[in-house]
Amino acid sequence: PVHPTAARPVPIAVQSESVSYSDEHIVSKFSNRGSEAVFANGQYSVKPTVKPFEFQTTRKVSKTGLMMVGMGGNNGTTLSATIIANRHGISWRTKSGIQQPNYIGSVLRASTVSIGTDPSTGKEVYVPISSILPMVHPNDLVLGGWDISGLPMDKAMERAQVLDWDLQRQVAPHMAEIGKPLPSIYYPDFIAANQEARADNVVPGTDKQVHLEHLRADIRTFKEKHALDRVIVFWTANTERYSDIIPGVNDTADNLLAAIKSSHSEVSPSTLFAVAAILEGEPFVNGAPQNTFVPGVIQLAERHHSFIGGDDLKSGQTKLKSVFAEFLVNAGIKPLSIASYNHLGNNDGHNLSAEPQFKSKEISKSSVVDDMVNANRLLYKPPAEGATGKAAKGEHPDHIVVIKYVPAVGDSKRAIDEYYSEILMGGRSTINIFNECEDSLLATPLILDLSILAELLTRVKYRDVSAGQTEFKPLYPILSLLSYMLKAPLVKPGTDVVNSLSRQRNALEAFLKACIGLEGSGDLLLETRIW
Ligand code: NAI
Ligand code: DG6
Repeated sequence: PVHPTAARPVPIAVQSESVSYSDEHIVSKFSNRGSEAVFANGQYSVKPTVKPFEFQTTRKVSKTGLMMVGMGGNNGTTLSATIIANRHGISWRTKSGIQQPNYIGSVLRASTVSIGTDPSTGKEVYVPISSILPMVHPNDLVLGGWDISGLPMDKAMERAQVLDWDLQRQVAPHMAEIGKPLPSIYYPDFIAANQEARADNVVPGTDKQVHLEHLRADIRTFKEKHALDRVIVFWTANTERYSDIIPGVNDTADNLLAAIKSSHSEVSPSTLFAVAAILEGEPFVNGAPQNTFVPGVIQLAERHHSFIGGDDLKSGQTKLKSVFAEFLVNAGIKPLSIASYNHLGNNDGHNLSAEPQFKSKEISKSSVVDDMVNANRLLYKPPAEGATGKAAKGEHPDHIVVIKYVPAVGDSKRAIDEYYSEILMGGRSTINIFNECEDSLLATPLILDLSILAELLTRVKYRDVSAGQTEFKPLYPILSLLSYMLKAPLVKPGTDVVNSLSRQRNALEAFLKACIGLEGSGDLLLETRIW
């Protein structure tokens, strides 16, 4: 078999009445099965439900550009060099031997799903997830973007100190061809003061309306120059402080647009980028934790049917937490406290050493166990009726997050987690986890997955058959299907956030399969349990 990360995916043809193929589209019928559970008269009354839907996926993959905000940083340069190395088949010498380029860590390029059993062997057949529907190959992404630091990409890669020198040496000429990032928007108040020395490549002036038009023109020019169908705008720039949510300023789409016109001080650079992308009809993904998506941005995205996703890449410690905390709670074990420490020495760590920027990261890293705790009121007492403030959450494990800047360790982040839990008959269990690796090598594949999925989801439309809809329409603008890669997933207002990694993956897999008329992961395996 060909290694899935190297192969162009093998197409899948589903033979079923519930799916039809034309040159342009794949159209599938899908029964959304659930149940309604109502508590009345001392019991739950549960009624199974089935709602028919249809999905229509455009088969032609868009020629896609990825415009990274902060492209000269560790993530941006590592991603660019990784794509270049894969595209040109550049291998390099390490102290352990020759290393081939790959996309390990990308769910789409390096993980598989079962599409059924082979009747001749009874064994499950696994394919790369990227085989399910036509998707952009990362090698084909056209790269561009902005940075407040004007260092050309080859030099910026060197500054990042992430990749082996023999690789850097070989990709440097290609990186130099990408050149210098576009000048960006710099409002010093939003990132740490220690970043000021980097800011030598900024769009002049303080007029935010002019800045917005500038960014929109950058997106349009990039799209035209490379004859692209789609541009994903991706925030992988420094973590900003939270913006204050101020009624009349950023609480509605109109107020936000007016606040940009009047250059209001609470409009952050990331919000400005999001607004630019939305107005250009291009997806915007926030890979950092700040509240870029103030209510006005969400309303604007709804108004323009433009896609957004965020927040904050779930790359290491938090990803493990979204597995481990769920494992404990679902095993009927009660975490009493989770203490998470990390230290790192890259520029991200430097920026996060300032309190307001740390706060943004603390919030996104802390919310990840909420849904698991809420789902088990056997272990955790529910909130008292009418409880407000902290008490409104009900009983919860103590959860602390500490981040320290230790320059010596560079991009190689160390994360230490202690899970202290109650077990049977008042016993206690302490589990410690130590995790060390290059942060940007975990983040890069997530940026690729998010961008590729965002492009795909612009091509999927749906029709609610029971509601009598005859036209296919685009998905809701907040792409919560991206949650797997995100620490604090943004979801449709009024709906629940799912943090559990396995549930997030199941949702993604089920959705992709629904688009080709297949059922989601069938772990029931009934045939293995009956005579
Ligand atoms: P970095 O500090 O190396 O790169 C950020 C880049 O953004 C810098 O080159 C900086 O000059 C630039 N920048 C700052 N403000 C800008 C603006 N307004 N416009 C354009 N460029 C601007 O950081 P790194 O390691 O690449 O991380 C990027 C972001 O991703 C950070 O916010 C980080 O918290 C977040 N993140 C990183 C993860 C990782 O594992 N590396 C995981 C989760 C999130
Ligand atoms: C230190 O916490 C720096 C951060 O940018 C993280 O490395 C990054 O957010 C990844 O977080 P996690 O919790 O998924 O490892």
